[in-house]
Amino acid sequence: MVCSRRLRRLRRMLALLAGLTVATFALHSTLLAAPPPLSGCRVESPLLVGPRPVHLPTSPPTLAEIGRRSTLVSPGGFYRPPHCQSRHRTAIVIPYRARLTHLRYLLDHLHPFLQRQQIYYKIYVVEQWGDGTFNKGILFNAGIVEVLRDDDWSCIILHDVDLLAEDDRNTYACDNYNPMHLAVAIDKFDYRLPYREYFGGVVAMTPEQYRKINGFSNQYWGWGREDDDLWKRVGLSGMKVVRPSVRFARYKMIKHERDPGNEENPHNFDILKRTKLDWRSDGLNSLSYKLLSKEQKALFTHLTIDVGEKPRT
Ligand code: UD2
Ligand code: MN
Repeated sequence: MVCSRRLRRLRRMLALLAGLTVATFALHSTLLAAPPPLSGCRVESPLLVGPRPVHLPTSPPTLAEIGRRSTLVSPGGFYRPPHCQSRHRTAIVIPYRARLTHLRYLLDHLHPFLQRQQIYYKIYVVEQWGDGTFNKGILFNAGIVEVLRDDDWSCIILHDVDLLAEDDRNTYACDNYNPMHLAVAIDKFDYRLPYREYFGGVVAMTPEQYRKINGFSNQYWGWGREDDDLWKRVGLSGMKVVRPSVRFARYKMIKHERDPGNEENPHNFDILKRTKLDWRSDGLNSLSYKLLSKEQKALFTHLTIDVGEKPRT
């Protein structure tokens, strides 16, 4: 009798052990299972604050101070909304040389601005190496070739370092069909377009649109006209420039003088006359540059580019 009682107790213990093992396994696999996919972010972010005129402090915060405030930004200046699947994957590309003060103002302003828009984004600073004549077109072409190797961006924002958006309803995303001019109303021009074909400051293009216009011309050394050439390329490739409402697309430009190495180049007017003839062979498909370095800084990805020398004319 004692033996069958022991047998029954043993059976009960084995059944309990088997039950516990199954329960532990089930719990374990639930905990390890991938988190449920995030739902899509709302079309209009609930975090927007609308018009907010920019008043700059006499000197900008240091990069370290900005870093301390930007705890949600991952190395390389990357951010994705933590609670919803972003509708936009945007690369911000800034042509750059010797404008650190402006860059600090811009980063301090742009990271919170983009986070309120619930955008999946990364900020790239594309610096021209050396002190040769500045060439914004080659910088953008080279920078965008490198940026597109990084991630499948749905939108590229070509962004001057000294422009600060004054309304977060100006969404840093692209139009599916046409390049978009975002810097419509700048304080420097009394918040209206200086001329109809004006296409400077901040522009949004999909990678497909950028390839379709063969990028920027590589021929514009020094200041001026490369943005007018870009406007013409959009039309010549069968698209048109679209713009958000002038009510939202407002910017403050940080006042500055012409930079050494970026003096106005009168020859650029002659190049602009030839856009129709040259655009198909002058741009991404004739680009030559050297990527000297790519560094993941806390608040941005820093690309250093050798654009080569300005040809003797
Ligand atoms: C206008 C355009 C600008 C460009 C330029 C002609 C606006 C708002 N912007 O700006 O897009 O077409 O005319 O080339 O109309 N940069 C440096 N270091 C330099 C030189 C330039 O970082 O030494 C970068 C920087 O991002 C700057 C941008 O290039 O914002 C354009 O240069 P700019 O600010 O001197 O030109 P600006 O204000 O006349
Ligand atoms: Mn400027």
